[in-house]
Amino acid sequence: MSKADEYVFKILLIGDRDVGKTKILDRFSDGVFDSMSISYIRVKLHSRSIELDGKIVKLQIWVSFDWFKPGILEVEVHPSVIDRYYKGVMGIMLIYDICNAKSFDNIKHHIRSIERHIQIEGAFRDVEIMLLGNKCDIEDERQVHKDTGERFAAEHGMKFMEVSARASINIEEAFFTLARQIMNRKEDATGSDDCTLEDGSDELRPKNSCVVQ
Ligand SMILES: Nc1nc2c(ncn2[C@@H]2O[C@H](COP(=O)(O)OP(=O)(O)OP(=O)(O)O)[C@@H](O)[C@H]2O)c(=O)[nH]1
Ligand SMILES: [Mg+2]
Repeated sequence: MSKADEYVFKILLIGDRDVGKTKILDRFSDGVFDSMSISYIRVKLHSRSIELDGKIVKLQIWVSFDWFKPGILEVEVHPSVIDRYYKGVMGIMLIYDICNAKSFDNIKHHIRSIERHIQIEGAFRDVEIMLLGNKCDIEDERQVHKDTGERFAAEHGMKFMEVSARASINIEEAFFTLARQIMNRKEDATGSDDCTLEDGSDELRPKNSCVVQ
């Protein structure tokens, strides 16, 4: 399969500090869970290609530091970094920790931040968003019921899953579900395999070459 036959879907992982964004990314991209946590890196990016209905889809996954927290990091991050982070986004994993109720409460703030940062008119509706409750391997410390997450997701028209990066539960399923949603939306929108370029221009690339960077 040539490069032109490959789709690229840009996906962001967003959530409070310590919810497990980096571990989810590591688990999905490398199949590893390393209990050492390094959170000083501002933006981490990994790609993994998957096959969806016989098509090769490269998931380009970006994870950031929690720069949205008022008064903490927002001021330190240059706006161009945030713009670059959001540019061409097609899917977002909103992540909370099932053992940390605050991280679930903050999901609504993250949604507002996303709405604010996705500038293109109407683009928010064009981004597929999925809600993930991570760390479901530690049931004893659970603070957020599964039903609560499910209900919130349904109210916001999002898919929902509980996952564990540590125990490798539902990580593959979550990314495949989001990728499928993006693919369905893209095909519904164009009625073909064309897609809009990352720079927002109306020009369409040839069939199957949905390149976002
Ligand atoms: N039990 C359990 N612990 C997890 C899981 N995922 C992550 N952790 C732990 O949670 C802590 C935070 O994980 P990270 O992946 O660094 O969290 P993050 O969201 O990237 O945090 P920041 O980069 O600071 O925003 C680490 O101590 C991980 O080992 C999980 O599925 N289960
Ligand atoms: Mg991290």
